[in-house]
Amino acid sequence: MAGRLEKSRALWDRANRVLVGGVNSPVRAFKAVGGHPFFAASGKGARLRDVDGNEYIDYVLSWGPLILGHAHPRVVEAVTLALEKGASFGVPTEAEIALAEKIIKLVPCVEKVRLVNSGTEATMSAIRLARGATGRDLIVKVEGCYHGHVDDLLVAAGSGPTTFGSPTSPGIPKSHIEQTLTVPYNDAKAVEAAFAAHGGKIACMILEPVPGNMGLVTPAPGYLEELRRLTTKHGALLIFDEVMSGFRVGMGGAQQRFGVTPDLVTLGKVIGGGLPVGAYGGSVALMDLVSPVGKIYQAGTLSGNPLATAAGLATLEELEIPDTRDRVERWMTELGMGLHQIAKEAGIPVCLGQAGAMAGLFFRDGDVMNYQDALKSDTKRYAKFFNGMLERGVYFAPSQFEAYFGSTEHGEAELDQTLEAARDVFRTL
Ligand code: KE4
Repeated sequence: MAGRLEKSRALWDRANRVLVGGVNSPVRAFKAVGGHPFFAASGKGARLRDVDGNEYIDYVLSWGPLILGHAHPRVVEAVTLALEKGASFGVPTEAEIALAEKIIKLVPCVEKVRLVNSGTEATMSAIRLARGATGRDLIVKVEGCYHGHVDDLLVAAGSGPTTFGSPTSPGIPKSHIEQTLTVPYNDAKAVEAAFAAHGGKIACMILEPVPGNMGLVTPAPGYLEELRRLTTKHGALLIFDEVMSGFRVGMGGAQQRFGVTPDLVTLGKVIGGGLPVGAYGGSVALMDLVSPVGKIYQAGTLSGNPLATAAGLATLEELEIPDTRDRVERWMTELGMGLHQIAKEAGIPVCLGQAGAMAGLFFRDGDVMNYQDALKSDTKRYAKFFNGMLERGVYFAPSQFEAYFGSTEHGEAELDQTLEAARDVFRTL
């Protein structure tokens, strides 16, 4: 059971005097679930410890990156060794080649890569590349997908923008918003209509193939294939934002699992193993349009830096050990089945989704196929679930519009403790 939070409370008061909302990323503020966040002191494996000594089983895992759990020995050793040689050089290093080679080996659509520092940079760069490659300006985006805080993509955005009630952010020029056409997820006819109306002006369609930022939603049979057909037919690029789904939905991401190959992919999270890394990649012909080979400019002081590439490489090499990612998926399935049974026994309607090593839990009766369905979830009940579980030492995402994640370090003990806590909590919902 989580004990007192007095040290976190004191840090929260101090943080709010100097950091906007006390945080450096809004979703960490626990605004949607009430109270204030605990402050982390350390993490090990599947568990986090806060500054008051309370311990939590962690299903947020830094919002996805930590598929090996906290402070995995292989990652700690790799980053320590890299740091002893220097943190950054501003000239190429072998490690960034090795990480790029690993991504090319694992992700079907990638022949060439550019490493950046975040998922936001990756998606911002990918849409610039699509516009430069096609000479077109319009973008098709799926409502409820979140692609980082890129101006043109903070339109009908999931994750924090939805959680805090501003899916389209103030501060985005009207001219930008007008260039972003939004369509519902799982609705290929809406995409067809967008192309019928604007076909020759659409540079790309970008989406999370398996959205994890409206809660978790999975593609209807044939949906992704239809997007591939429509974008090809109209000469637009198909961009899969796999910052979250990459290496979780499958070792080659959703594109490998569902057998649909996009023109470009954006990556992040897992490829940094907890350090700041993003990437975008695609065919040589497309990627060579980017500077310094081509004219489409994109740059970054710390892109591909030795510490982040060391952490990312160690993570992917560990994940490549046969059955490692699959084991996390099987564990997540067991957890989902347990939660489903508990909710059923408690008579609480839930919609549980899973895609590989990521999953979602909606408090809603019936399926969730898109953003409008997700918005009908009972966010108050989710907040009660979240706080009840937190009091019992189990940390789920502090918003209904997020996914939850497992790691190689989540085992029997974590499964038993989580389901025991859930049995208690579902009785109170
Ligand atoms: P970052 O710029 O936060 O590294 O990545 C942006 C991004 C892009 N694409 C997808 C599919 C993403 O899920 C994200 C970031 N995800 C959120 C969690 N929903 C990060 C957590 C946060 O905003 O603090």
